[in-house]
Amino acid sequence: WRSSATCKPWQSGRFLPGVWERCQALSRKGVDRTAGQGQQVVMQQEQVLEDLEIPLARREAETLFQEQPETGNPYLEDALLQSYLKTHLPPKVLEEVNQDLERFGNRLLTKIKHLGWECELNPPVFRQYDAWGRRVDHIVTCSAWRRMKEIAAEEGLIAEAYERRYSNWSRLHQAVKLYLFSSSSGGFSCPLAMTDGAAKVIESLGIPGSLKNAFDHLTSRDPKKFWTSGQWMTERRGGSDVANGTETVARKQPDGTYRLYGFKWFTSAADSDVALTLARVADAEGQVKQGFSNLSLFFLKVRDEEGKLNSIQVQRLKDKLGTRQMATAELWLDGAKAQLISAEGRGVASISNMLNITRIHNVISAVASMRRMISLSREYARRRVAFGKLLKDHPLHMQTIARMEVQTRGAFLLVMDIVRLLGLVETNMASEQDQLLLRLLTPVAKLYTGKQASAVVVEAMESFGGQGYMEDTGLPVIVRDTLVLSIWEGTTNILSLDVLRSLTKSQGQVMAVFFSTVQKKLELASSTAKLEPAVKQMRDAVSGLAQFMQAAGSRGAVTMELAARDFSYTLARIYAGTLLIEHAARPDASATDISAAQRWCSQELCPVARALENSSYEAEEVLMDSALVYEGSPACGSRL
Ligand code: UCC
Repeated sequence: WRSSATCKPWQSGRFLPGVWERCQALSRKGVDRTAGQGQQVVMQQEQVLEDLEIPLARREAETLFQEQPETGNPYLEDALLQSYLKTHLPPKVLEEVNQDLERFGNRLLTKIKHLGWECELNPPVFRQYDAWGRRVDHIVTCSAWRRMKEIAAEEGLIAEAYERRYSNWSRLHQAVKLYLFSSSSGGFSCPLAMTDGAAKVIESLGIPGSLKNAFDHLTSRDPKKFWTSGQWMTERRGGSDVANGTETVARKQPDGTYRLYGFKWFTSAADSDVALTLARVADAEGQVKQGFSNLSLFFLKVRDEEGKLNSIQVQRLKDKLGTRQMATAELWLDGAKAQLISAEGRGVASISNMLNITRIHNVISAVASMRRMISLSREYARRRVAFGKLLKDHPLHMQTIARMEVQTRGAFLLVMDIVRLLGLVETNMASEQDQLLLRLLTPVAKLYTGKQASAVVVEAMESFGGQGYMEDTGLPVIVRDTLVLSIWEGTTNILSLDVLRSLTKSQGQVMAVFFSTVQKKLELASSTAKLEPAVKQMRDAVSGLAQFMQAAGSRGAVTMELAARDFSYTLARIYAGTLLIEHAARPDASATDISAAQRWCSQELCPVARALENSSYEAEEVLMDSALVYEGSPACGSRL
């Protein structure tokens, strides 16, 4: 608060008579003021001093302004990213990728970041009618948002993954670009996630002739040709329970296409060119079976050649906490023309190809948010003086940022490993084990990094003190946009159940691969003396997990459901920790690599073992959970 410093009744050790009293009087008038009032008071106080001809050093007042943290090229400032690429990419690929990323990092810094901020300042607007009362349902986006679409094409942010010029490493190259892009993208990462997912679904169908044109558009590098896709899964009764809650009906037309009728409750990036969506096919009598998982997957264009909506009405835009740069809408499908692209009744299984990709994008964005906040926080700590020294010289402050850094490093290696596996699968170089591991790790990483990111960005915001809470610093935007990451694309619990689904579907094989992969990596690292304590902690955790698996196997389904979250957290902590150990066991590993691995392994690695020991997963706990939650609620008949 400036006034306390400006209003110094003593100057150069001399007490100035009369000034103290006048300053006090001004302060009493408004200590808790708005910024405008505060400024007025400060000006009045300065006037007092000038009146008294006191040579207040302007410089002294100015040092009270906070210096804005400036970050540079995000690629060049990301030491872990660079060392990861150096370790894993073949030399020729590394050389080209490195050049591309350095160039892209500069473009992000000098151009794209500013466009991202413009997107935040100019969110989409819904115009339902034109000036003459004609219904137009126009979602008006800003020029920066449209420019983002062009940039995404120019940079090959989708194309890179499908052209495969670096074979199995193309997916990793794309993921790294998306990671760097995410925090500057002004929310454009979202349509890109769904576009990637749609391309993936089409590719997994073998790019049938009827979808070839769409695939070419979705994976184009030509800004004039590039399309984005939506993913319309959520309905009013739907939410997570897609299978039971989808009401949209598909009626077959004589030409073999379908017309869709229904209400899509939450359609992100509603300005996209095309969408994948689910509906129930009506039989010859026009009847549909509700409440069963007999959904089918459809592809549709949002507008026709003339730009008219495809029998779709926009009900309204959603008023969201964050991701406000991006238009999320409620849509009525009133006979939208669509193409059936899955086998009838296999809609959920087919769209899960898309979901797994958008979930990986979610992980990328989570890690990117953490990285961005830490970059800003560490820069700020180099500039901000408090209690007589820079924040970076306060050990407790540094400890706080270092803890966030360790979390971010684990999450980063986790996402890199997932896209490495995805690259292998997409180029037919993956073993069956790789495929199983990818299936297991995708929901694990999505749920874990969503939670980590929320915690880290809030903690990082705090590291700016009150400034972190100020809108125009841009920090609250990052926080808001990060909070959605644990919600969309499946909440933490839904994803935990998906982890269990992967166990059931593979008859436990995913866990066999998980254990053998972790053990192999630990074995290789065990000769590094400095990593001994970390390896030991990890081995203990692995054996705790194995014991849990054995115990849970002999109990009812309720045990596994109650344990699902802790179990998923355990998998995430063990796997990310193992990757940190592996990274720290490289011959050219740094002291910080070793420390990150040690610190990660000092946290509770196997929460599921302790909870089992505490009988937290017994059936009677279900009743106690309800009793705890509803005590005092009208639901259990007691008065408040
Ligand atoms: O759309 C949204 C917002 C868009 C914004 C996107 C931006 C992303 C940005 C990221 C970065 C900025 S949010 C909507 C998100 N909605 C969801 O995520 C839905 C959440 N609910 C689920 O995931 C549920 O668990 C369901 C829908 C999958 C449950 O459906 P079912 O029908 O009850 O599931 P079943 O019967 O267990 O599975 C049906 C089939 C099975 O295969 P088969 O029939 O062969 O046994 C499953 O194994 O689907 C298969 N399956 C999967 N396969 C289900 N999930 C998966 C999976 N993840 N991977 C592979």
